[in-house]
Amino acid sequence: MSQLPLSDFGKHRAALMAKMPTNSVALFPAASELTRSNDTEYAFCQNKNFFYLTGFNEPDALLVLLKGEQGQTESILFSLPKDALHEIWQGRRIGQIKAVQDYGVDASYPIAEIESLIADYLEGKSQVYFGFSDHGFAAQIFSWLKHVNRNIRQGAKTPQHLTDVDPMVAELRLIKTENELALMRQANHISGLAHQRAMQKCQVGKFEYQIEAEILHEFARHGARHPAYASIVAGGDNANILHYTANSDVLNNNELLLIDAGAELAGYAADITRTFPVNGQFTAAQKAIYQLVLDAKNLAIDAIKPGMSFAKLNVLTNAFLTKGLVDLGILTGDLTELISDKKVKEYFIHGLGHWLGLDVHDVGDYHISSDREQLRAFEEGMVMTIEPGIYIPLTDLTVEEKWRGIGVRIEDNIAVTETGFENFTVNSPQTIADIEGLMAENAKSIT
Ligand SMILES: [Mn+2]
Repeated sequence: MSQLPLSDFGKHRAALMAKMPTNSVALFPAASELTRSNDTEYAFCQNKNFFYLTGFNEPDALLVLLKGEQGQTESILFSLPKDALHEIWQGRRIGQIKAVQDYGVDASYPIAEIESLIADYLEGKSQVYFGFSDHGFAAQIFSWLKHVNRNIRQGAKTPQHLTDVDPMVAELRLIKTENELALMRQANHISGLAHQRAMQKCQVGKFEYQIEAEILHEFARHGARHPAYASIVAGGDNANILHYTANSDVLNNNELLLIDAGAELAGYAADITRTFPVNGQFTAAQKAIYQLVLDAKNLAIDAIKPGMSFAKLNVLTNAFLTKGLVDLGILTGDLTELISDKKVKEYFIHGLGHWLGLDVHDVGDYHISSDREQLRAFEEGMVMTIEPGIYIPLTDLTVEEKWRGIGVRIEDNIAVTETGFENFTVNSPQTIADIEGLMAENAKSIT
């Protein structure tokens, strides 16, 4: 599957409208083109809530969902009109006829007509839903409500309840359908091929950006033209900068290379990290840290099933990593105390994982408690990353020299199934033997 059937987006709309109370309206703006500089734009990225409810990938559009007094529903898409001259310069537009035919909305109008129709949609409704996180759109809603207010002496009734729609859509997005899971499995497959290619093309003396190019090449040639986020290609101590995206340094002998890169396929993200030796052979110190992180990752993943939570997985992984670091002499002291003091967080400095979907850090409540534990119980259809890491910067003089400059993260993407889990990240080598085996030919090849 390379994209969701358009009928699926209609199902998403129906699910949302089923949650809306009678006599309400919900409004979802599309994204606009963003200027990169002067007259060039960034690659267009659709607003993900709008995309989830439409599958419509053009800028400057608006989705209106109406639920009437009797519970009858209507979906209306406002979008850019067909325009021969514009389309010659900027590309094809879907237009209003195809919006109804192909995208399954009940009606479609040119975007400019929203100004004359919006008052009819708002007037007399008891509740208006829109995303509070988009301040520009919130201002637009208030301006439209003012239009309705103007007619109040003619008997117009202004909506009294404004509700943030983001959490409602987030809850729907959090549970993936079979088709969404299939698409995410495919995004992972493509990303896994890219990580394989990175390992195969890696050589001492190459630059980080050259490996990044190999990854983007592999994504694009399988139909995923864009990464889901800026790829991190971090050699040696750069791995200890969590969001290192400069990707500008040379790759040195006896150093590790950490790559955090995932493709976006038809809107859906993969988010995979692999760490491997630049020259194809782990040193003894690298091996020790790598195996510890790998075992921690597998321990966490094997425990995933409905009812499990990030909070419980954290207890497992933190204890395991703490013991591992004590065994290696990196942490010293009483194991029980080290665990209760969460000393491992000096080296495992980020969270264990996050929801994954249309966004790489996907929406969905984590039920975070006052002590910042993520208590939400996993359910079938949720997709998450599991990504333990150990980071020992060159500047850490509290540990033996052999550990310094080692940064390891390993990240897989996991779906919760009815009885357990499915690991989508199956084709990116991860055992020491598999990585060294795949890379054994690299030094000999000249590219
Ligand atoms: Mn991640």
